[in-house]
Amino acid sequence: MNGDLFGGKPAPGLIFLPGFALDDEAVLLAAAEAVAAASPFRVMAVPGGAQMSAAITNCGAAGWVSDRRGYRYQTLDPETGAAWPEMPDVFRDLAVRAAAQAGFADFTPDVCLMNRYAPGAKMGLHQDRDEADFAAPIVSVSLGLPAVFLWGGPKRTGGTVKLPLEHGDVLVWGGTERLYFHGIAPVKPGTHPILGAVRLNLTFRCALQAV
Ligand code: MD6
Ligand code: FE
Repeated sequence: MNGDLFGGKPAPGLIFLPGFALDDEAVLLAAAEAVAAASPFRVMAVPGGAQMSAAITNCGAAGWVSDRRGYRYQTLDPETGAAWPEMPDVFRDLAVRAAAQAGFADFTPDVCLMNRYAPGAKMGLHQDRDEADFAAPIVSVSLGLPAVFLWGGPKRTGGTVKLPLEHGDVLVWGGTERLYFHGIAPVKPGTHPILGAVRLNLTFRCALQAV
């Protein structure tokens, strides 16, 4: 199915690796638990004052945070006052291998944002534009409950293509579509055999330095 998402036409900049993370699910989930034990998931406010519906934490050299002042990366977790947990080797290794498979040979992520969705939680259409270097791709790992990824265009309006994502699927995303709008439709109720009523997404980026 890779490269065959849109009626047989490859979608430049969006590479789908179905099931790529499955072999590592146990170590990935154990590592995610260890990260969340040190820097717990929390619901963040967005600049308008509303709350996001997914809960967030981070690991790596910096973490993505949102509050009423805006979005940014910062090296300390505002909840704990300490540095974010180090990025587990199993996380970095998976992201490097996925990026290489997708044609990005030199990708070494410095940060990993973790999103946790309960049924009903969603991610509105947004651009990922808080990183220092848009030349680097993003590697996105989906675990737990399935979800529908909404893939838009360079503007917020204009509709979306829907891409179902399942436990173990990986998306690698870069190139000319790096700043395209995208989101996650409300997660449907369900129970995943390992994670229960949770979808977990790990996104790996180069936030601080160029590739
Ligand atoms: C999510 N993902 O899958 C939200 N952004 O929960 C994103 O917003 C995202 O998956 C950039 C690249 C890949 C992504
Ligand atoms: Fe995003």
